Formats: sequence, structure tokens, C-alpha cells
Amino acid sequence: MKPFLCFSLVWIFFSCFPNATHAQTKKPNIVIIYVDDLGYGDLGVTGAKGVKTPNLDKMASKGLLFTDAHCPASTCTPSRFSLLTGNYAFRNNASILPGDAPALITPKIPTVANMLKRAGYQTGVIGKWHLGLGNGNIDWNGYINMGPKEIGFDYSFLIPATGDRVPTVYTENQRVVNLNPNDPIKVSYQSKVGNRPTGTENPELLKMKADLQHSNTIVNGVSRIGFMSGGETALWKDEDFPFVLTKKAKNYMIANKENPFFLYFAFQDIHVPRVPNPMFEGKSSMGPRGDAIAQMDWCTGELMKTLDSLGIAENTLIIFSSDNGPVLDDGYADKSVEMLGDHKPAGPFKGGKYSAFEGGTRVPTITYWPSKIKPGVSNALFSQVDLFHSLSELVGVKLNDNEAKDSFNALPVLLGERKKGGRKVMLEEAFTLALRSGDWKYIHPVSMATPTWLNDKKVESGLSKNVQLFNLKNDVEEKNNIAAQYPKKVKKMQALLENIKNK
Ligand code: NG6
Ligand code: CA
Repeated sequence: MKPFLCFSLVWIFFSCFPNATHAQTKKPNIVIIYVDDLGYGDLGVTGAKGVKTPNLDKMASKGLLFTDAHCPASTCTPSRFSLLTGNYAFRNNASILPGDAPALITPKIPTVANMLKRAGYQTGVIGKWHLGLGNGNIDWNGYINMGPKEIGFDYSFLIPATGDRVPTVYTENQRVVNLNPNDPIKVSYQSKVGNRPTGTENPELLKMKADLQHSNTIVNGVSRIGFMSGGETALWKDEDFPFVLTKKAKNYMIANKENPFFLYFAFQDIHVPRVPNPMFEGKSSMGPRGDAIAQMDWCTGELMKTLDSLGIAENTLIIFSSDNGPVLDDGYADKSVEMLGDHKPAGPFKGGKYSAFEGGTRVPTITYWPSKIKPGVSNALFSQVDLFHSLSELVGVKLNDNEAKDSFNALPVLLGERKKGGRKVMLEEAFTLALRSGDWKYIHPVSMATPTWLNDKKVESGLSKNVQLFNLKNDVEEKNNIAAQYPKKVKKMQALLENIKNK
């Protein structure tokens, strides 16, 4: 073909289809919306009784709703560790961290954020972190060296640990926001620092009573885990979380609308302390826990509206899920038990947060990408540990040998090209290890008895010194331990578990 003719054809093609190559070559934005402690049954679309979640119901009806998708563990830090690194938490002894713990993920450990940067993404994290910060002896009054930035996030705006742990301040790009240098922050998880009242000494100052562990420094009428002094101008107001975090996310999306971006948006909702904004008070019939669900739904709707208004919704993959199953009483007297009514936070499943039963890790999960994912329901077995590898396939990055060792490519499952099957074998981490293989569920025995604090929460922990085996096909509630009837199956599941451990 003559060069001129060739050029003309190309020109005609682009004039007729101005967006053709753009749409095909532009990498999709990726937004992970990660709720804290949201149970399988906590959304309208999954059977919620005392609260409405119109935005998420809409997302589910236009996207792909999963019935057997799991967070990697039944507590927060381990799940988040696995989500971001593609490795099981037990390999790093990751467990629930105090608020002054050093960074659990150091630059030696590859992250999904780093991987996406290789594909040209802008990367940001907004919301709850709870993966540790700093190098061990953290100073909250300067640049916090070792945090999201050092492991691949270009931008961060954080609740450093959890809502119930000090320090109760935000950090932006690893500096405390609004800190007055003349009023430095000091934090201790051992003993009282400064003069702020504590829940133990001044219970009359509290918005809601708390258990002993949550009865340290009072900030904003809520006693927390840990002691803190200073930082008066930087203290957060729990009621403002929905607006502060959503606004940061909006600004991030606006600033990056021309780039492909990755946003990991991690809610404080519906973790304790549940102090929703007055705008959401009474939105549910379940008290603060239900109102926090309504608040979370509203924020999700705002994020979706922003994507729409920026004209980038069509090219954005949203992955919505939770870091562990539900819990009612998690340390504060917020009426979550008393006002539950006939709502079932874990849906039909047994257990919840902290538990090795299905309710611990089977969480509401939706993928949404208007131009790519057809509406539907997926019954495939999926674990968030596979997000790392799956997203690398999506953006065309080849993983190095040291990257995301426990992560498999589940992209066809995420996009709904495959709606059955999924993971052949799937690990569930709790205070023991459990394993799914098809409908079979094995829970590894432990000598440790269920700790009192867990019994107090009325969580069915799944801990037992006996081997447990269930078949979810006819026993979704894990009621009948059939290990004794199926010794060969037990052996097989144990061998599969050993393989994972020794990998
Ligand atoms: C526990 C806290 C609980 C919650 C949890 C972390 C007790 C007595 N206290 O130590 O309130 O903060 O840690 O939750 O259980 S998570 O969702 O971040 O894992
Ligand atoms: Ca959690």
C-alpha cells in the first residue's frame, strides 16, 4: 500500500470512530471499596431486614453479585495484608495490630499498588489503614517514614489504625493533618499519657459505655483502645468520617481523571465505634450499626455519582467487598444486639468476625464495570487474595517470581466470564486455618480454647480441639460435623492444607 493511501485510511478510521482506540487502549480505573466488618446479610440485595441500601442494590443489579466470595481472613489486618500483597497472612504472622505498630508491609514485600504503578497507574489509599506505620518507634509529629508511600501508594489519607484505636487523627501523605507543632502527639498502648480523661476514670463523659479494653483515652465522647495526649487541633470527629473521606476520594478522582488510577477506599464503617453522622441517625431500625450501614451505602453512592459526573464510570472497575464478617457487640454498648430484630448480619451462615465458620469470611462482594461486566450473579468460589494476580492480568503486567505467591488469576471470575467453579481450594484464616474445596469445608483443630473475650462477644469461633468437616451443599450452617464419617476426605483436606503451608 502506498504510504499516502495508508495514512488516508488511518485518518478516515479515526475520523469515523474517534473513541475507538481510546476506549480500547485506555486502561480502566480500578476502585476497591472495602467496608469494615460488613456481613454477608447486611445489604438489601443479600437479605438485610432493618436497613435499606439502595445504592449498593443498584450496583449489584447492574453489576455482578457474588454468593461465595471471601475475604482472606476473619479479621482486619490479616485480610488487608493479603488483599494488598497476594500472600496469606499466616506467612507473615499478621494479626490485629495495635495503633502504634510498625509497618507490617515493608518495601521488600511487593504490593498490588506497586504492581499497578508499573502499568502506569496513579495509586491512592483513602480511609482505614490498620497495617502499621513507621519503623518501630513512631513519631506522630513529623513525616511518618514507612507507610503507604514506601510500598507503592502515590497518595494517602488515612485513619492510621481503626476508629477505636488512638491516635484519633488523620494523616495525609504520612503527616498528621492540622497538627499544631506546639501541641505534639504522644501515644502509648501501655500506660496513660497526658491529662485527657479515660473511660475508666470518667465514664460519665461517654456517649456510649465501653468494655475495659476500649476504656482508655476519651476523644469526642468515645473512649478508645490506647492512650494519647496532645494533637488537640488534629483530633477527628467520628461523625464527620463520611464527609471527610468521601470528599478526599472525590478530589482524588477529579485530580486523576485523565490518568488510569487505582483507589483503595477503605471505610471506617461499620466498625466500632459506630457514631454515624446525624444525617443517618434513625435511617435504620437497628440503631447505630444499621445507621452506619445506611451511611456506608450513601458514601458508596456518592463515589459512583462522582465517577458518572466525571464521565469515567464506563471505564472504571469497582470491586466492592468487606474485610471480615459481621460482629454486633465489639466493645461498645451501641444497642446492636438489642435492636437487631430479625436481621441476620451473616445471612444464612454461621459465625462472623473472628470466626472460622463461613460467616467469618463469606462477605458481600460486587464487581461493577458498566462497559465490561454484564449484570448477573456469580456462584464461583473467590478469595480476595486473588485480586493481585487478577488485576495484573487485567492491566497486562507480568508478575515476578517473588510477587503475590498465594494469588491466582481469577480475572474471568471477577468479570463474570466464568460464574461457576472458581478456586478449587481456598484458605480461610481465623484463629485457626480452614479450607474450602468445592462444597467441603474443613476446620483445623487447635488446642487453644475460645478466649473469654470472644465468648463474651457471642461469636461462634469455630475453634475446637476436634477436626471439623462440613458439607455446605446440604449444611450451609455448618451444623453437622461429619469428620468421623469421612476420614478419607479429612486426610485429603489436611494434605491440601499442608501443601499450602509448605509452599
Ligand atoms: C479487637 C478489639 C475490637 C476490634 C478488633 C479489630 C476486642 C476486645 N477488641 O482487639 O473492638 O477493634 O480488635 O477489628 O475484641 S478489625 O476489624 O480491625 O480486625
Ligand atoms: Ca474488620
